[in-house]
Amino acid sequence: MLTDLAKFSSVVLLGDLSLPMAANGAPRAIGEREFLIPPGSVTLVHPFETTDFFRHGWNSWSPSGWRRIDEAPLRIYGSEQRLLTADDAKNDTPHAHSGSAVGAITLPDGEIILLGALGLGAPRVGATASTLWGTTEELDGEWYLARGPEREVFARYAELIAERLGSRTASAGRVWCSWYSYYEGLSEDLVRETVVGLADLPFDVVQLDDGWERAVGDWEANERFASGMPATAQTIQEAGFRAGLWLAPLIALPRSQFAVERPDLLVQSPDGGPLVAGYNWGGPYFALDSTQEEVKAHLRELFARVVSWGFTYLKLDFMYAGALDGERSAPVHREQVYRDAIELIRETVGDDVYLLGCGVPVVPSAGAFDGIRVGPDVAAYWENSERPGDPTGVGAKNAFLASIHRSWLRPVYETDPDVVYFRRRRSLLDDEQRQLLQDVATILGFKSTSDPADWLGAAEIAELRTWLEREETVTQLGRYLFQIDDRIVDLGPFVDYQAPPSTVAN
Ligand code: 9PG
Repeated sequence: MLTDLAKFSSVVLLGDLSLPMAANGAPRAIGEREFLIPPGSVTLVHPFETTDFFRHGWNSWSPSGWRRIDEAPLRIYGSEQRLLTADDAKNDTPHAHSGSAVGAITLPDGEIILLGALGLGAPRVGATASTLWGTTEELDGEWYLARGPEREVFARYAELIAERLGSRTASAGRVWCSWYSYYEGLSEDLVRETVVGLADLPFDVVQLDDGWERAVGDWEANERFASGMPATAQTIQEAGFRAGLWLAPLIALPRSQFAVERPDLLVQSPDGGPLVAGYNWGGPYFALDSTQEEVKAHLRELFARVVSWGFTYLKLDFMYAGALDGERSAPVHREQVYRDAIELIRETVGDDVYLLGCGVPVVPSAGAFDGIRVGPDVAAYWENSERPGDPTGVGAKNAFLASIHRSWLRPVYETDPDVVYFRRRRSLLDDEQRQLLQDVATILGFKSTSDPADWLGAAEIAELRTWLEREETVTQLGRYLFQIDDRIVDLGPFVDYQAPPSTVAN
């Protein structure tokens, strides 16, 4: 944690409230109830005691939402491995409410006070019954502090992120993704059959997910894509779609050729050997040290190659691994290292390739990604009862809960709440739950599915087509209340977080 410079104490006036504040310098008013505060630690003293706190997760999969300050904090309980993979483990506070980059508290009059970072340096915002506080690992951008109506204040914060870190406005269109039907069983034959089925549906992109590569880390076609990736891209294009591909370019599995042959290109652990960057595919994986020239050259070569194959929509996954603390060749802060890496990728692919970030640090991704995933993975069931206490567990409910608290990011990039299910076959979702996923995707403005056409009945195909074709007008009326065309959609009754079971350890 940062050692502070000289402390500056003052009182900030937020309308009829005057709150004592300690920071690294004087707040600068930029609006009636809006301030910029110098980088570093900030503590504001508030009088509200049992307020609600908005917690924002570090990466795409991390939990975001509101919690009462006298409830258990919203975080991942019970698994160090899950915490490392799906949140900012380094700055986790097991017994206190805190989140990444931005936080807010509610006032008795229904307005909020928001404190949000406008830079990198792993900013953290938390609250207690008497304070709203911010810290950073590294001095970078200023803080934005504001009081006002919730949606107005979040909108202004998003606007400032876009101003300071950048924003992009490309649209993915309607996306079909292979993951939630075929998982790793993908093959070129399945792709061929799938695009035939999708051919007269109004999709723009057909995106192949995990399952095409030799190994995570070795980005060449495996034996199920014997004709090679250019041929598969062509199959997709000839059916009338933009070809999309999944990669996790900043990680490598221990058994990959990359990790076996060049362990020196991996981020190192202070304990010696490559740093474990997270767990998936049945074990740990490592992170590439993107501060090394050879890694930069590898990334340039990889992305030039993938684009030359014919893929112009890339889902880049597990990207947070490039922003973990660890030993690298240059003493650059981890979030800056990450940003340099994604800027290098953007430079290589150019502006016309759509980059969808997944497992990305959310705020540091502004300006380089066209869209980002804003919640954990959906599944064809609602609750994940295997993982109580883990709001990042795979399941439709967890994906819905996280995504709906990130719709305010829409001015920065497209916000992807993950796919919607139209199939009733091979699914435990009921009609109400399927409708809810559709509505959330409509509200977030990103429509994707994963159902192969031959898993759908005629009525489901019709329903899918109607949804894909519709351009709805969405108006937000309240935190969880929306109007979609002439329909009022109240998500409120579904926002029922379960308190972590007391049997779950930290
Ligand atoms: C492919 C999948 C799909 C999916 C991605 C991602 O926290 N986790 O451990 C975790 C593991 C996997 C995961 C998400 C989170 O899935 O979100 O859409 O592309 O990879 O392997």
